[in-house]
Amino acid sequence: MHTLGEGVLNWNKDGRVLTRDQKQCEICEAPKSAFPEMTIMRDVSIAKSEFKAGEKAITKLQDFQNDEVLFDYCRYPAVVDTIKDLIGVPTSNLTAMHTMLINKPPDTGSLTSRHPMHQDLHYFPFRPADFIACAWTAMEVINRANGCLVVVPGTHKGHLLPHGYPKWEGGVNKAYHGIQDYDTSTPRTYVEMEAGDTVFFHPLLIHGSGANRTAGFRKAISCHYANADLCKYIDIKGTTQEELSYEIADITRKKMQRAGIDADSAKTIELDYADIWRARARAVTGSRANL
Ligand SMILES: O=C(O)CCC(=O)C(=O)O
Repeated sequence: MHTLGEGVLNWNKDGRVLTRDQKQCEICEAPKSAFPEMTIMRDVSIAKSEFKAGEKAITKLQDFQNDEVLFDYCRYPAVVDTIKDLIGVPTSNLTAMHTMLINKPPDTGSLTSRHPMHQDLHYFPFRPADFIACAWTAMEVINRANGCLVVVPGTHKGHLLPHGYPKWEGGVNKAYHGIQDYDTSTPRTYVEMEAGDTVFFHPLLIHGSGANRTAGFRKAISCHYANADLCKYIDIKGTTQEELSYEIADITRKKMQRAGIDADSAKTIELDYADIWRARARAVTGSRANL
């Protein structure tokens, strides 16, 4: 675990310092069209309630790579140096492949704020897994009460397991896949963190997070990095990832509509899964090399 300095939680834009709260309001209240390439995800049970929009309903902002303020997190030197230690060398080309600001609003009682146990590699069409790593930073105190990360140590040495939607009575958020037939009695470690603490983990590590049983939000920011000199896109057709790739393609078509492409044309566009990831990747150090 690494603790970042205070500065990373302030958003420095055009020479002025935006407080974290101002930045959050800007995103939550802006019309979708202001951020066409970001995916703004809403909690499935809250979206049906009185809080249809805004911070109370949003669970995730994905793909913030083109937002210079948020992307500063991915470039933060203490994070980048640690990632280079884990998956590269000082001269490696590092690419940010997946960026997320995760907001866990108070649970409605349906337990939809949980994140099922999964392996991040399930989502990625690039390999080798040993040259991909996630940095996940707590933006406030994160504990068992507000839904901290839970991990199963040692599982990064295993294989990618088949995933699907868990059969949860209260519903499951879009694209929150979990390991199929997961044995919930498997011992887990609760990762309680202070604001600014950062965990780094392997894409095969089995992890998830609990429900937010408090009245406050639980925010974290994360970036998945790949060593762009050593990682390459793979064809996921015929693998356990193929079905998910169609679901992600549908989410991408919705984004295209937000960017101005009409629904009928978006439906007919063939999307290659690797291309979807090429579009969200951004170099952090050096060039994109293979990615
Ligand atoms: O922040 C969390 O609760 C877990 C997020 C996560 O594991 C993911 O989005 O893959």
